Amino acid sequence: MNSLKSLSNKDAKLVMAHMYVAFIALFVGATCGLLQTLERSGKFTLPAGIGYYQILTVHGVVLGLVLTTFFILGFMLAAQSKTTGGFNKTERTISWIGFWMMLVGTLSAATMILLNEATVLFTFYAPLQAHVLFYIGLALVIVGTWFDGFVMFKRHARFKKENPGERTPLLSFMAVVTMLMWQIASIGVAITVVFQMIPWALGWVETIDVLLSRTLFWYFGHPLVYFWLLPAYMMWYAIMPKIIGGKIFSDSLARFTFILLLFFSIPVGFHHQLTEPGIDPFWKFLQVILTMIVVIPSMMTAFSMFATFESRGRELGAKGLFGWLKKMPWKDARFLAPFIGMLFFIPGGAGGIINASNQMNQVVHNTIWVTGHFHLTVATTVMLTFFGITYWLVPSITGRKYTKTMNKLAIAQTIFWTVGMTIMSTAMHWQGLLGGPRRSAYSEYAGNADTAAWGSYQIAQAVGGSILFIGMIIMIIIFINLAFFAPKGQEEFPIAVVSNQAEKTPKVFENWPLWIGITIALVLFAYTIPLIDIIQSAPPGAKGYKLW
Ligand code: HAS
Repeated sequence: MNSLKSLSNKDAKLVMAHMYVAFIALFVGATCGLLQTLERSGKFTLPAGIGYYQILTVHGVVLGLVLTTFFILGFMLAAQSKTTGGFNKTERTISWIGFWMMLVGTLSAATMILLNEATVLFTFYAPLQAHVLFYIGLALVIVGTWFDGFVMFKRHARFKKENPGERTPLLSFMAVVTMLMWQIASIGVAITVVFQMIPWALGWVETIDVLLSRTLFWYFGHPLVYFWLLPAYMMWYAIMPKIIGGKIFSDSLARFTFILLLFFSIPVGFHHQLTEPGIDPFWKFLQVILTMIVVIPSMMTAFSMFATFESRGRELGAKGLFGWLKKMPWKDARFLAPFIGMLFFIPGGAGGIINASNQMNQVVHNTIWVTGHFHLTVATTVMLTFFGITYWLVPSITGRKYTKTMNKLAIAQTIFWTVGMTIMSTAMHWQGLLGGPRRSAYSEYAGNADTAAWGSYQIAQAVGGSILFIGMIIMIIIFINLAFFAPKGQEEFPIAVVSNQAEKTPKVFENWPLWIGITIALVLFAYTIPLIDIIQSAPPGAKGYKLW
């Protein structure tokens, strides 16, 4: 152990390897994002025959799948190493194998996209057909993540064995729930990629069952968004209180929230397929109800955050309903960035509830409203929280200092991100309500009058996208500084303790067979009959198309 670092050298190296990939992905993906908004404004054409849909695929895959996955795994490994006492040699080796599989898979998929052999967007919907190496790359990434998940389960179990009767660390518990949800959900996408897409791309079978593959994708696709959100919740529940000088409001409430998210994140994929034919409306209705239930743990999180802020504010002498706002450390970017992320989750979450409401979904589905929704949720709530994590995590494990200059830069980065995203995402929501499509390059639809109203919104998106690009460059500068150039020193890995007013955490939270059993029962309940139906009543399969 290096005395300046908060993790052992070997664990720190493992975590940083994940972080390097994540921040390279941020640079590549966000640069494509800028190009997209410029092209969609109608005032700029991509040079050298580069296709809009090609860079849209790079943007979605690299940010939505690569940046998030590497950052999340790196962060959760760090949190677990810190709170459980570090990994042993076997655990580290398994994690490194997973890391290399994910990296090789990423490079394989990225190469195919750059060669214009896989312009199928991040949802890679059939019947658009990519090169087989794209699908093999994705399969490697998924299997690689399972290795890391296994390491987290193993380390958690080892902690329990080494510390009988002791409450397991909250962050380790949360990492286990997140990975359990991920392993159960990613089986769906693994099945469609390995058993449907790879044989089809190799020409072993001529056609693919499109509805089945989309259903398997969305069985995974919705929990995917919670795979992004849960690590942000880990920060909000267990780290944010320490940053503001307070305590965790309730350990039990935090664990219960995560268990509810495990139950209800998966059996809800049909809310992405509400307009899709071939699925019995009863099962769509049922999954919409389950979607409304998955909102509850997020409302519990909002309650818990208010309680945390207010308790700390009152300790510092705050009065009135919102007096606590004045007592928060606004000049500390480790607080400011995630806090703004929370604030954006209020409209982001409300937008999600609109999307999930069957009738309103008919209005917004496949419009750029949905793009606005996920730029509020994943690109703001989650990303600003991840940036906030970076400010302390990277220096604390590289043995460097988070200097005042970097903090000032981080505040500027938060402001750029907030302003850019407000402009871009508001314009996306409005244009969506006017019928502006998503997943579409600039088009005037042969001069159709409806499109005239879209112009100013598309320009606004380009303005927002340009401001965000500056924010991304600032973030990369901060990351490079914290990883390589900041002065040597010791930086805190902030982990909060539980308030002494909180109730004792019941032992039942560690009853994993019970939680896994309920999760699987809910999945079987929501999916068995519709899946049988989809397979039995399958229309003729589709051959592959390359429309780019
Ligand atoms: Fe979503 C589409 C429904 C949450 C991401 N979503 C997407 C897509 C993405 C995405 C990427 O039902 C597009 C996929 C594609 O390419 O097609 N979404 C929901 C619902 C929620 C939700 C019900 N989504 C998220 C999160 C995401 C995300 C989180 C990423 C991280 N979404 C949908 C639906 C679609 C969809 C449909 C399909 C649309 C279509 O037709 O294609 C819920 O989980 C939201 C619950 C959240 C809340 C907010 C709680 C607020 C909190 C903050 C508290 C603030 C504090 C600060 C404490 C109810 C916790 C206060 C301070 C003060 C000063 C006030």
